Amino acid sequence: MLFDYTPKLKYDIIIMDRNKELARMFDTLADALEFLGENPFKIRAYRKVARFLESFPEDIQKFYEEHGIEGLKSLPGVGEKIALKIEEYLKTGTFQKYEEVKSKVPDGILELLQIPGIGPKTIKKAYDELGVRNLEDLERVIESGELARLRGMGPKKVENIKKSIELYFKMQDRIPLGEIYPFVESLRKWLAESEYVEAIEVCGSYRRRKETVGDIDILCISTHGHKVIDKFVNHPDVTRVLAHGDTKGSCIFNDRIQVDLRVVPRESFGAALQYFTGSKQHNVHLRTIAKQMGFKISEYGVFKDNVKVAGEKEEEVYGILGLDFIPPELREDRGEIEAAMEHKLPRLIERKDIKGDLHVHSKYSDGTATLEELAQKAIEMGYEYISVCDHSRSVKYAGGLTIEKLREKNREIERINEKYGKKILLKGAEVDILQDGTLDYPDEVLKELDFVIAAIHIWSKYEDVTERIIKALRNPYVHSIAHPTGRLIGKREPYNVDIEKILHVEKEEGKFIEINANYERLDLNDVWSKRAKEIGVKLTIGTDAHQIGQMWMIELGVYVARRGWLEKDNVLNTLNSEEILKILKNRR
Ligand code: DGT
Ligand code: CA
Ligand code: CA
Repeated sequence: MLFDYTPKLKYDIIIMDRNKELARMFDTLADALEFLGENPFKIRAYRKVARFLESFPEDIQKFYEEHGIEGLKSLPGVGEKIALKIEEYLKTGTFQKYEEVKSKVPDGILELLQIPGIGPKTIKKAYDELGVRNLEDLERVIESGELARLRGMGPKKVENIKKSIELYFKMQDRIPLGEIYPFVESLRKWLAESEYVEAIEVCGSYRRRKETVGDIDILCISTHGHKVIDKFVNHPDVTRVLAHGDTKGSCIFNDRIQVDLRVVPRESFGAALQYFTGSKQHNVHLRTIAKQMGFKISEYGVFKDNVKVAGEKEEEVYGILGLDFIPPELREDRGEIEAAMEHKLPRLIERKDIKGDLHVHSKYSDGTATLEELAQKAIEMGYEYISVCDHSRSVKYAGGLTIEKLREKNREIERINEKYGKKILLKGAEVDILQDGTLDYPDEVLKELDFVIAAIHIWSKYEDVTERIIKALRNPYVHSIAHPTGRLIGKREPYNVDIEKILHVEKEEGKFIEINANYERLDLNDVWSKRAKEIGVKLTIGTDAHQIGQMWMIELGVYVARRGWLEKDNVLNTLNSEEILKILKNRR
């Protein structure tokens, strides 16, 4: 799923949701048909249109209004019949074929079909041979060993199914931060427009920039609580109101996420902000320390002998205990309280420290932007450079470049750089690490590039890719490793890889490692980023953007870095153009 983030556009999350909902319906339809054992061509066609809708950057409704049914038919993978289904959905909210097929499959099976990592064939087998009709049944036949005894199953396959179920439970109510971020920012601005709101802050896991959020907690100062809560519960995206009081409102937005809004008086805003930002473990630890010092902290303020000594400003809550202010991203009880006492907190990297994006795709491979557009975007974002890393030749499904094509692209980059009078575009490549650990381009080609980021895109389930990556790191022309664990948040577990070992080789070879800032990846994550810093390995942050509208996600990469205690110096692309080019050259 991809989307454009334009702060001026207020309700981009709905746009995204409509495309997404329709994609989900086509997927469900395909799953159900596969379960029913129907025509594989149709199934493939439905899946194809689902994939297309997920990445379609325009609102399908608007597109239809402008271009009609003929426009729909001109979209890739959309023929007459599918176009009619889309039209029906846009007019009625559903389509007959979907309802019809869905009604033939038990609800419990439909839920099973939605779990990433468990395929319709497995479910059908379990249904036919063991009478499995829902998740509970499936868990039962896993436990009893019956599933593993079915032909073609085996313990390894069942182990994977078990893992998929665990991941499904873990993720069920959590949303990736980057998916909800544009919506929350627009909601915050919309609330702040109220004349009754004096100050507003989103707290909870969102403020800590955790990679997934459960619900959204908003706090504001107002002397007219009910007016603010009235506005809140009447937001056009509210699909259910759970609470509607004078100081607290709670709503479900878009059937997807719960948002709680609390109104507090100015004098306790800081204490409430501290309390509702969490994390819970951080707060518990902080309260224990406060108690030892004779203070009592609550969401209303800090008290000594029942006298309020702080509460309006969040800094005071920490300050009165002799602690430095702890940035929200660090509040996970991972040593930040001790560091704040000893005045040894890191000076966290900031968004403005980033001088360029090191991982962006262009039209040359599977991206949508031309090189000229990327250069323009670099200027617009205040970047000194963008490293254009298209896929390498063996990744055919992603439009990997042949050597000739890569050289042609390099020549275009040179022309553009000449025009701009500086190296605004770096000659990059996201080069595949092949099965045997060699790279997808020969050294004499890699040598011509400014920045080489090596990546694993193809692996088998039980393979350990550690040695493959280590071998790539030993290649003198490789600078960094892209999305080092391969996980997709809530969708796919990491491949088998020993990151600790890789980080030590990185250190030895003087190489870098990526924080991939794509909202589904955030890979390395915060914990591994912190470990990289401890070992002494610098990181590169790149968005892996395939469209210009995704380049804002660099922010998400910076949040991972901040949660990983990183300072400016720990991240390579805080260096200016001249410095970074020198280092990239010298590391060979
Ligand atoms: P989430 O929503 O699951 O992503 O995570 P949070 O951290 O936003 O948690 P949430 O929404 O349950 O609560 C918001 C904040 O309120 C939390 O970060 C800290 C505070 N809080 C909630 N429950 C407790 C509690 O039992 N004790 C303490 N000390 N603080 C709590
Ligand atoms: Ca929350
Ligand atoms: Ca909450």
